[in-house]
Amino acid sequence: MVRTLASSASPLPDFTQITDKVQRGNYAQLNDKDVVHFEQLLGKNHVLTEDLDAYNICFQKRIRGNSKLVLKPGSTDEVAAILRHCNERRLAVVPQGGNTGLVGGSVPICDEIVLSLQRLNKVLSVDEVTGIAIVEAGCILENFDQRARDVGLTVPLDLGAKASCHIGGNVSTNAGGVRVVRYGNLHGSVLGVEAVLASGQVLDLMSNFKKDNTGYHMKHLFIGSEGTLGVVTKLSMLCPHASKSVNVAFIGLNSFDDVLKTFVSAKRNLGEILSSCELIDHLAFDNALDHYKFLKSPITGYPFYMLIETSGSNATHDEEKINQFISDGMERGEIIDGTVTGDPGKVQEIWKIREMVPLALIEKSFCFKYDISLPLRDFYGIVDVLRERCGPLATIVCGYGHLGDSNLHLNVSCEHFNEDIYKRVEPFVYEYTSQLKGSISAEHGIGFLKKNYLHYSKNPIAIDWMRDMKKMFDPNAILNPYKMLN
Ligand code: FAD
Ligand code: 2HG
Ligand code: ZN
Repeated sequence: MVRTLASSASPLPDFTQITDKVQRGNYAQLNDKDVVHFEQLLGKNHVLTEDLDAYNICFQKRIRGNSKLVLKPGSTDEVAAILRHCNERRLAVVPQGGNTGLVGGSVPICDEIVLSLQRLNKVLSVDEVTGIAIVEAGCILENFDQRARDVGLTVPLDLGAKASCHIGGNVSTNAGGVRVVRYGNLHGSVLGVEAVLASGQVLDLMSNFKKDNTGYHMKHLFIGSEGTLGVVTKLSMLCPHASKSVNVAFIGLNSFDDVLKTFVSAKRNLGEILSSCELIDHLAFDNALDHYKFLKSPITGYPFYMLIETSGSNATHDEEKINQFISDGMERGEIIDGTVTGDPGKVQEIWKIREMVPLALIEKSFCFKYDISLPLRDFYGIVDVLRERCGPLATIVCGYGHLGDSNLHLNVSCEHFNEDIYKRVEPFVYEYTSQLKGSISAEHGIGFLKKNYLHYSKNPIAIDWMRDMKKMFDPNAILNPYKMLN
């Protein structure tokens, strides 16, 4: 499989159908009558046929589809009517949220119609007594969080793409982010979903309760199924209270062994107030600081950096705890240097460093990205192994990520897509991960880029059942074809 990124002469990547020799599925060709039908349904303003690059090209500019039509429904009924028509006509559809996905799941591969959820963007209610919010799928995560904060709550999910990604996209990818160590993943926080099936049927699985053991827990099928089983249009989410006191420690360490000891100490000594535990190695860190001159780091020059956040309700108690944790770690020689701050501006400055790490890698050059779960003791070994395997062919081989959840982001950078490196890293990374019984996709999903590797994390019987489920939900396979399942 050969993929190319835009060369410097042309800012756009090549069409993926061509570079990857994708055989178009047996779908109907879109015609003028379809377009008129959709215009009557949605109004002309919400049917786009021109300037579609932003919908056809993925965030990393790695995958490019050739859709001729983008539809922007404004209600669940409109989503249902669109899918009913597409199903009858056998027109393929890709549901799209904020298009920040990193596995090529959100863009067409051939000429699928893009169904954008952008207009379904309302927060319908936030109940400060129950903590339950009801929100439409196309609401931008940051806007949703702001609404929750207005009544003292917060969305239990935070990630670097929050200013663009949609809550429906988050649910459809089962996005993780930087607070899973505290709040768990979306399978716990999402209480209910409304999803439109390929047939146009609306499946109402909304619930306002944590406890609901009435048969199969079908909502979970839509959490992480990446638009292959239905289109999520609405959901209810349990939002915790926003913490009154937030502190961040940014520390430098000499070895990964010290990183692990510090993590254990954080769990033991910060306990209930620990809300994030992130790792950045020096190559990822240096690259971000080099690329974005506006970033300010209180410390530099260490092999590893950890960002440890606490969130609680008693500033004095929390500060005391985190300061004690740092000084104990320093006394033991595990933490070499660091800073602790509760000043909201400084907290943000430190978080900015972590958030810009992946963007610096994406913007600077071509980047092979791996998002894997590994046992903690083996968490960083693969970065060294891969660095050795790639040698001077790669410009940066670095690791960072959500240490608190055993989720490593392993990135291999090179100037342009490089077939030699590609062969050295894939399927090696997946074989290595599978041997350690890890997951080949911890939080980004499978999409298009990882569909050939699903078997490293799922056995053949499980994959067969996934296929059967897909057939049951979407017998004509119109929803997000060429993704997840081969
Ligand atoms: P899209 O990219 O538009 O779509 C993603 C998938 O979901 C596609 O398969 C699409 O078809 C499907 N989909 C979207 N909306 C719907 C819907 N309403 N119904 C059905 N299917 C739908 N991910 C993490 O998990 N953790 C992180 O920390 C993280 N950090 C990131 C940081 C940056 C800078 C970037 C660029 C990405 C990051 N991501 C992270 C990846 C990405 O942001 C998440 O996967 C996010 O959840 C995608 O949301 P989206 O709205 O952009 O979805
Ligand atoms: C993060 O944690 C994201 O920053 C992106 O999941 C990771 O791009 C990556 O490798
Ligand atoms: Zn991540």
